[in-house]
Amino acid sequence: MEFKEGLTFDDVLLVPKYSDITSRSQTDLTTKLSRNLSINIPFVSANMDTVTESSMAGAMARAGGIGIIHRFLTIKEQANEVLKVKRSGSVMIENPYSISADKSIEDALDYAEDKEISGLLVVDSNSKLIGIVTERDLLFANKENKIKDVMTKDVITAKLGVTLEESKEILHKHRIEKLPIVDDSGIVKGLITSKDITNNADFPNASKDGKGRPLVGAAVGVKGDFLERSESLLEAGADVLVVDIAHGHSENAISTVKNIKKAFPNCELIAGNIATAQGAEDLIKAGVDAVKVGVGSGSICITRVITGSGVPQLTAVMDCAKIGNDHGIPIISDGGTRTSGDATKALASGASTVMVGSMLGGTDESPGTVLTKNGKRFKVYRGMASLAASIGRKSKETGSMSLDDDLNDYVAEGVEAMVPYKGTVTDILKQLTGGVRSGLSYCGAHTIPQMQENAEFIKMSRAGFAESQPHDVSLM
Ligand code: RVP
Repeated sequence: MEFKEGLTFDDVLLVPKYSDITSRSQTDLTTKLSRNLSINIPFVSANMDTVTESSMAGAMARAGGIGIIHRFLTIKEQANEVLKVKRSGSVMIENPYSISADKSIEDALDYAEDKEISGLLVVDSNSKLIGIVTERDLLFANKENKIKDVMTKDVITAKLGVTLEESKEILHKHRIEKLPIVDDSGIVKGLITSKDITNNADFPNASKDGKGRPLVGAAVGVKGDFLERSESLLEAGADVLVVDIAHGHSENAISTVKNIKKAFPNCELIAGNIATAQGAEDLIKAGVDAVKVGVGSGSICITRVITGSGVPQLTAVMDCAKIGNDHGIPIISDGGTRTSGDATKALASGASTVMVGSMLGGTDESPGTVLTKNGKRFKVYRGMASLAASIGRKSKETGSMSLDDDLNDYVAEGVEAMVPYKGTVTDILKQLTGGVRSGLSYCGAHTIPQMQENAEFIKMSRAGFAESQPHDVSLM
């Protein structure tokens, strides 16, 4: 039997090349996420229940990347998370949420909380605008009162076709935050909010769809409801679906890909995870638009410990990227990225994007609360194949929190962990993208494809690795 050598990020360095770059701004991080979808920075937030729901996905898209909403939610909840992203950040929200004047204030509060919005348009049975209620109208009001008792009736509106500049002027002149857009009969056609206008100005690099809405993806499994789930997610506006299975080089994954592509031929579809050239080839033949690579590489993953299987991440990406290149299908390096240096190595070895979990867990935008332990702040970050995540998923499926006996039979391939609280995703991504831009420069490249062409890896010894870390100093 022959042994193949498997290398990962800490085994290699990129050899510095001549560079004509004088400023990081001369580098371009635009890259392909999948066959027909490009993003502006090469980062994707992992479809994990402690990483990506709408808040993370919105922040990722604003920064130029994309987030994949995890699938341990009911179909309705997951589609709602997609909708929330789609409704944030576009200049005009189409089909804004509305309520009828006869509903109670309690109904409005529940609705606004469910949709995570701060106000509702009030319409009659023909969708004609008759008022608006905002947080201020609802706060401290008697919950049994009707909407018509508290709504503002004289609503400032604009006509369809109003420009961004005109909207800003109207919002400013009337000191309002929401501007409903109506047609000649007063029927609601959209909503422009000051928050969305500000977001647009603050995030010029945002990844957007053809309608100017943030890009977002969502994960589906390989069993049970995956076709129904795919349909709801696509209807909600998901730009890309991810078939998510630990062992993606399997009949289960391949038939799921074929079934989704058959039912929704225009759906942009990623599948994974795999770790070999043959795995990539088989998924590509099944019809995927990108392949997600990484078996056992994740920080919370114990697949290699429990099953003995996996491929060190750099070798896995290199092997799969050769096949991806032959077919024009992008590769996503998933798992094991701890630094911008790791991300640069993953991209240089052939990945078009990098999916990250632990680096984004522990931020304001990741689901979960901040915990304090020994005076330090943390957030939970756990594997999707951990016992805790599995209990969470089961409770969604059965609608109860009871722990079935068969959980004792569950063989976890992930661990529950904590990561330090890190502040906002925007700050993390600034460091990550800044590091990758410098990495491009060290490779004498202006773009990611150029870096892939120029890249020369050198294998290092343990001494070389030690020399690469801060050494012989006391860190402050
Ligand atoms: P990391 O960025 O190193 O934290 O890795 C994140 C990746 O780990 C995910 O995108 C996924 O591929 C993998 N993962 C998630 N859960 C588990 C598990 O329970 N084994 N693994």
